[in-house]
Order: sequence, then C-alpha cells, then structure tokens
Amino acid sequence: MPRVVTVAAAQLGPIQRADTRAQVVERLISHLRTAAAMGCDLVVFPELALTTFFPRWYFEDEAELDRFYEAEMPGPATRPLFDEAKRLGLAFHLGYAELARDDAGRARRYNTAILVDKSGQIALRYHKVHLPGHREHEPWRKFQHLEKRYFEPGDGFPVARALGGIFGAAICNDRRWSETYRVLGLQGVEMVLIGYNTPIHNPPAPEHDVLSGFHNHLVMQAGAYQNGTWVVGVAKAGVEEGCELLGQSCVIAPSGEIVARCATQGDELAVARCDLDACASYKRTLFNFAVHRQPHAYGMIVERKGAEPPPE
Ligand code: CDV
Repeated sequence: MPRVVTVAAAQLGPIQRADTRAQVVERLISHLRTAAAMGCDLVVFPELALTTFFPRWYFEDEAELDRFYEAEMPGPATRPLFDEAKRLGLAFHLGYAELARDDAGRARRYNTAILVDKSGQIALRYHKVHLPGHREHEPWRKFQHLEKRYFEPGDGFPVARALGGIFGAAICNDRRWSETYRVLGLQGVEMVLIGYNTPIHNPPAPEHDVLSGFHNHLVMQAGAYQNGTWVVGVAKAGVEEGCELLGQSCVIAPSGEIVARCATQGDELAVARCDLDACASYKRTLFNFAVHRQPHAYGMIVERKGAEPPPE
C-alpha cells in the first residue's frame, strides 16, 4: 500500500503588530478548511505563525516582549485551531514563540515548531537550533533581528513517527545548514517541515538581497536530494510592518524537484500528493549512508566550530 501524505504548504501573508491572536487563528482555520476540501492530510504553517515577526524590534520591557509568547499549547487562543483540525481529521505543523518555565521557575524562551497528529496530540516538538541575527540593540540597522536575544537554541533535531512515516522539523535559518538535514537524514527522515520568516533585505550583506529567492530554494532542494527526503518550506510573506518578507513556499520531492509552490505573497496553499516511498530509491542507492558515508573523515564537523585556514 503506498504511503501517501497529501500536504498543504500553508503560506501566510503578513501579520501586523495590531492583529490579534483571534484574527490570526481565524486565518489559520480558514487554511485548514480549504486544505480539508482539497483532500489534505497535513497542513504546514510557518515560523512564529501567531504574531508579527517581533525580533525586528528591541524591547526593554519584558512584559511587552512576553505578549508575543505562548505559555501553553494549546492555550485559550489556539484551542479553536486544535479543535477544528481534529474535527476535520487533519494533522498540522505550527511555529510559535514558546515561554516555558524550568524547575526553578526561570523563563526559558524558544522558537518552537510542533507537529500535531490527526488525533490532536503533539507528536513532535522542536526548538530552533540556528538562531540568526544579534543579541544587542544595533540601531544602524533598518530593522533589528534579535533572535539571539529573545530565544535560547535547541539541542537537537528529533524525529517522530506520524502519518505512516518519519517526520522532522527545522525552522527558517536552520534550512541553510547542511548539518540540519544530515542529522535528520541519519534518523531516516522522510519529510522535513520548515517554516520561515525571511526578510529580503539582509542589513549586514545587502548585496545578497537580489539572490534571496535563489538561496531559499537552493538550500531546501539540496537538503531534500542529499538525504532522500521530502521537504516542505512555508513562508510568512509580504510586507509586514514595512519589512518585505520572501514568499516562495513550496513542496520539494526527494529528487530535489519542486512539485508545488505558491505564486503570491499572501495567504495561499501549495498542495502536493507526497508518496513517502519515493524516498527509498535515494536512501537505498546513491545516498545509502550505511554503505557510502565515511564518518572517520568527518571529525572536524563536530570538533571545530569556526573555519581555521592553514598557516600562510
Ligand atoms: N527567521 C530567520 O531565521 N531568518 C533568517 C534571516 C535573518 C537570514 C533566514 O535564514 O531566513
């Protein structure tokens, strides 16, 4: 029996700061209903999908910052999303800012993604590992990117069995790092779910701006092919609080080919019928890790963090 997962890359247009959680959740529910009508099994929402992309501002007041985080999942605002997905028989993936407490009651802040199965249970929880940007206020920038200040990094790339396959997650900047896909690939991942908020303007390197769309697809297509896995990349797109975010949400096959993609910068679904067994011919042949990898030659990957060129 083929293991087919019909997936919707559920792109969101911009979320402005004044938009309420209830308004946003209504948009997510509208995506769920459209996806259900199109025969989907799984709906993938972007990174930090419940609010505007708040790391673009420097906040001194912690109470103001806390407004962008969820202290429980589901909580009062997100319960209707869980209920409607369960009613429709859909699994979904959601990115949000998580405010947890450790045993000593200290705040732990994560950029989080969850996969919720068709029964409404959280099957996978992932904390973003590669946090881009900076920690201190840098007023020279047109907008801030304070993820290093507002989140702590996660400690790994877990996978979960769900929907008859093996699923993993990564968040935005993670998609640019080959290590992300390989750690997931080494656990047999068959579908990687990736939400993103990517400003087209990169303040430290504006010469890259014109290539932002190319780089987006380049890294996800390479990650899919080199690990024989489906990849679903989903944007929050459009002009949000004056900052232009990249669209291009897409579904990528284990061949590395894009099989569905969004055409707008707004709320839009890109739907694809994904046969998880299509991963096998890549995992069995060219990328049969057990046969062809040479870990004895890769030690530097974990032993060394920054590049160290040889002496002159
Ligand atoms: N949200 C992100 O992680 N954005 C980064 C930007 C800052 C480069 C990205 O990799 O798309």
